[in-house]
Amino acid sequence: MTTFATGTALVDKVDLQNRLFAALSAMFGKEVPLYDKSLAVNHACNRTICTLLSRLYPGFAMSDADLERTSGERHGAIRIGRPDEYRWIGRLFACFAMEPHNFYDMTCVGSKSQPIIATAFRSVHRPEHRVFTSLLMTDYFDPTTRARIENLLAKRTVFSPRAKELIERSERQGGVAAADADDLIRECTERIFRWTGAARGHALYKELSAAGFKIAADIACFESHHLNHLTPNTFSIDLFTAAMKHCLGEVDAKWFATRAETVLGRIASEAVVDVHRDSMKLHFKHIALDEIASWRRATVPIAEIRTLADSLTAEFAKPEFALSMLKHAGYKDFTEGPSEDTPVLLRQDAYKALTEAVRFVEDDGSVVEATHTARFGEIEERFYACTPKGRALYDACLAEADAAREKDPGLPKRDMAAYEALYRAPFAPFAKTLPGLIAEGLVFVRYAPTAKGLAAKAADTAMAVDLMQLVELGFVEYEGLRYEDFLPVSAAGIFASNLQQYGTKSTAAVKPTYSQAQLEEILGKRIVDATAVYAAVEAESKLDTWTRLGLLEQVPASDRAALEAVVGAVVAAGARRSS
Ligand code: OOG
Ligand code: NI
Repeated sequence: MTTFATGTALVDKVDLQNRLFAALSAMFGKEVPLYDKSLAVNHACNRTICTLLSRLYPGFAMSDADLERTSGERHGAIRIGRPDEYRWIGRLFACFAMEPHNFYDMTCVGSKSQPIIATAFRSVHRPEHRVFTSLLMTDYFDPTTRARIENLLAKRTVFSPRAKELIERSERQGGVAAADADDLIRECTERIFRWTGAARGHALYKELSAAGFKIAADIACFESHHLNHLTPNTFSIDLFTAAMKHCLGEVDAKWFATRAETVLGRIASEAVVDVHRDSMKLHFKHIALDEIASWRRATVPIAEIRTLADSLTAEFAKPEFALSMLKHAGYKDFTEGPSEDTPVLLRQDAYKALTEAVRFVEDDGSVVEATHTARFGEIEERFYACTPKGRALYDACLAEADAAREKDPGLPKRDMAAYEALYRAPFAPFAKTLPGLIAEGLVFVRYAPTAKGLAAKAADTAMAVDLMQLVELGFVEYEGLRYEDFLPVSAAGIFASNLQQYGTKSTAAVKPTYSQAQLEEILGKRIVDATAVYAAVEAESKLDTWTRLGLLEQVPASDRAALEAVVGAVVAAGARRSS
């Protein structure tokens, strides 16, 4: 806690953010029982991965509290109707140290286009949570439809006077007072992000849905910015996905046990050992890098892998994992993102959107009982943030892999091994290990001198500036930066699949074009360029490492100037370190 001049104790914004997401998860768990159950499935899978890692790397251990916290990192998605609401949302998230990152224009993603522009709110550095926040662009529609949507939206009040008062006070004080924290979180869980099932404008709802604008119906006809999904973090999306398909009754225990053995076997295989040492740094932020580096690796025999797979299978035979008893619409057939062996960006999957009861109450008091299908259950595994070069390679590989899958969409269900091989092939040009990805300039990295390096400097040991050489000598340690953002193509696919509807063309006389500046104007603040921040973190870590090892003078002046410019660009844009 910090203390405000008048003596008011202010809550740390990141602590408040963690409290908010825990509260949102509890809220969503009550609203959607299948989500709550999926958290238990994720916990069991993550625990199994940790058991395997502790066998592979004696010394690695994960307490229940750390497991809970690490599995509890989440992203959410909300969809906003009015610019003034959007501005309030931006001000609300700022109370939790979450700033807008990147501009997503979903109106121009080809056949999957939606009448949406968006940004993602998150902390600038080492964020744990993020929220994809869409704004419905009503000028995408013909004037009559536009007016009807706007009229309906004009009638709602999402932010109560109390919520506004709390936000304004936080802005004045530079943070939320301890006494106000519970109230602000309550405004979020009991009003702003809550699902009520109460709707309005049934005629418009039906017309928008029939015309392919389910997204507009999902926004305009409801009374809050209800969470569309809340996505937890898995240590192995392949294990989790297989487990969910099994618990939902799509595959039997034998299929699951075999698949679990394959997935766990990949982690344990000699060939990928360094991949997992490096990926522990991605997942487990609470463990120091030198500690991870110090563990020796043991061999885990196949019989032990089989035992792990079997005991997880036995766990899922317990009645509390009989998810098939809950109402559901099945699981997606394939995972979005890179192939299973390419550790970049994100891999995401989901159970499909549930059909939920809604009640339309019209202005004349008449009531229509109906259903709405929009909220679904996503999961994600996070990997390294790509440089622009890495991103371009990813986009090219993805296009090829998608095309290969589309030739035989039934393959993932029919023959998982054949499908994985098919999807892996287009990603062959991508390096599969962190050192390989770094050598080719495909991902962002953070470097730091080690105690051994600093001791060598103190002893005047001669060193060259080559960072990977310094790593080899044990003088420098490094970690790949985790990707903390969204992927427009995956997001478009997510909109399309959970709405069971592909994008729709604008019905305005001329299709409008949208810009980041326009969304910044609505928000009243600048949107952070996430790539520039990743680049600045890497550049700053290089300069800092060389400085602390006394090597900066040896770095060519032009290289130094280039790195300083990368750091300077972010500082100039105002995205300073928040921690
Ligand atoms: C947002 C879709 C984006 C993701 O993971 O890419 C998203 C939405 O459905 O509102 O959450
Ligand atoms: Ni999502």
